Amino acid sequence: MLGLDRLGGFVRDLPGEVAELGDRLVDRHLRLAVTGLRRSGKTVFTTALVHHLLDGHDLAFVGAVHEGRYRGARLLPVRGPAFPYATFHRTLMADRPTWPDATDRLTVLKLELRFRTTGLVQRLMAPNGSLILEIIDYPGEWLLDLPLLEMDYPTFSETAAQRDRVEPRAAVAGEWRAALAGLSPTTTPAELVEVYRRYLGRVQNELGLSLVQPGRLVTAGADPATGFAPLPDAAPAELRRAMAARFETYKRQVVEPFYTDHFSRFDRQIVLVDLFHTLNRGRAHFADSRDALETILESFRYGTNSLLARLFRPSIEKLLFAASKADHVAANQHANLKQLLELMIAPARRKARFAGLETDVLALAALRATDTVRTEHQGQLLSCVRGRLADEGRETVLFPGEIPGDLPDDEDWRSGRFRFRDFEPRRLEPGVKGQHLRLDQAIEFLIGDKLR
Ligand SMILES: Nc1nc2c(ncn2[C@@H]2O[C@H](COP(=O)(O)OP(=O)(O)OP(=O)(O)O)[C@@H](O)[C@H]2O)c(=O)[nH]1
Ligand SMILES: [Mg+2]
Repeated sequence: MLGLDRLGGFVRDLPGEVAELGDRLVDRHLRLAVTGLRRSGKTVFTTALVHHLLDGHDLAFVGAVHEGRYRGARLLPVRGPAFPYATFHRTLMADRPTWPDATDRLTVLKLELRFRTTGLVQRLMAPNGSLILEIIDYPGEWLLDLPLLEMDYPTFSETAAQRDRVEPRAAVAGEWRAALAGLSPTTTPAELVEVYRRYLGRVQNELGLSLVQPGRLVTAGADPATGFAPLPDAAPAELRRAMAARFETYKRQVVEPFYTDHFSRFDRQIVLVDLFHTLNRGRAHFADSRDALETILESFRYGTNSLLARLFRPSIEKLLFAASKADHVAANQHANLKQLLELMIAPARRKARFAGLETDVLALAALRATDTVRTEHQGQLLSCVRGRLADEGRETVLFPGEIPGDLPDDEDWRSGRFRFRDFEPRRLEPGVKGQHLRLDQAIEFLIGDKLR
C-alpha cells in the first residue's frame, strides 16, 4: 500500500524528483528530519540552525568551519509553502524579541551550503562542494498520527480506550464517557468526534499530556469532518462501520501522504526532547512523554543506507537525541540532563543501533536565553541562571533547581522539586558569540561528514 502510494508520489512530482535524484547520486542532497513532540523546540532549532549556517559564525565544532573551509549558505526556493525564516528571524532580532508561535502547517526549508572540499582527488575534480539541506517544519502533534498507519480501527479503538480509562486522563474524560454510555442508533459520527475533540483538547491543555490521537484533531484549524473517535465493540454496528471508514480515509488521505512525502525518505534525524516541561508536570506526564516518544520512533524505518535504498527509499543513517532548552538550568546540570535523556530513550536507541544507525545524545540550547552565574547564598556557592522570565518579563537571577542523573524516584516526584521556569528569548544578533549551547556539535554530528 505504502509502496504504491510512494510510487504515486514520485509520478506526481517527476521533474523535481528527477533533479533531486541527480543530487542524491553524488550525495549532495540531505534530508534532515527534525522530530519532537509539540513545543519541544523544532521551529526554534531550525531557525537557529539557519541563522548560524548562513555565515558559519560561532560554529567552532563544525569541522568545515573550524578548518576555514566553510563558505556560507543561502536559502533556496521551494515547491509549496516555505519555512518563514525571515519572519521568525525578524521577531527574534526585535528590541523585545518573541518566540515563534506554535506551528500549525507544514513548511519546507532548503538551504544550500558551500565549502571547500578535502582530499587530493576531490580538490582537483571539485574543489568547491555544495550540499543541499532540506528540513520540514510541522506541528508536533502530527507525528503522533504516524503509528496509526500500522493499526486497524479495532486496534486503535482498543488502545485508545485503555489509555482513556486510566488516570490522569480519566479525570477529564467525563463528558466523553457519558457520550459513549448514551450511544444510540441515531448518534452521528460527527457529534461523537466533536466530543472526543473536546476531550483530547483537555488532555493536551489541562493535563499537558503528549499522546493525543488523532493528532490533527487538536491543532488549530482542525476539521472534525475528517476526524474519528474510538468506539467499543458493543457500539451500534452502523456507527462503528461509519467511524472505521473515517479512520481509513484519514489514514489514506492525511497521514500516508505526510509519511510518504516527508518521513519515509530521510537521511538523518534529530529528536528533540523537552525534559523540563516533562519533569515539571510530574510522574504521569513523564511516563506519557516516554510512551509518546517511543510510539513515534517506532514509525521510522531505521536501516543501512545502501545505494539502491538511497535512490528509492533512503533510510535514516544517523540519529541524534537532544535534550532541548538546556539553558533552563546552570551549566553544571547539563551532564545530568544528557544522562536522564539517555535513560529515557534507551530502548529506542538500542533498536536504532541494532539497525546499524550511528546515534548520539547531547543537551543543547538552539537559542540560549540565559547565562550561568555563580552566587553565594548563606555561605554556599550556588550555580544560578540569569535571564528574563517569560511570565514576569523581568531580568532575574534564580536557582533553577537540579536535574536528577537518574530516573526520578518517588521522593523526587512527591517533593515537588521540579519547577523549571520559561524564559523570554534573547535578542538574536549577527556575529555575536554564545547565542547557543552545543548547536555546533549537533550540526557536526548530523551533517559534518557531508561537508568534506
Ligand atoms: N530557553 C530556551 N527556550 C526554548 C529554546 N527552544 C525553544 N524554547 C522554548 O520552547 C518553546 C517551543 O519551541 P518551538 O520551537 O516553537 O517548539 P516546536 O517543537 O516547534 O512546537 P510545535 O510547533 O508546537 O510542534 C518556545 O516558545 C520557547 O519558549 C531554547 O533553546 N532555549
Ligand atoms: Mg513549531
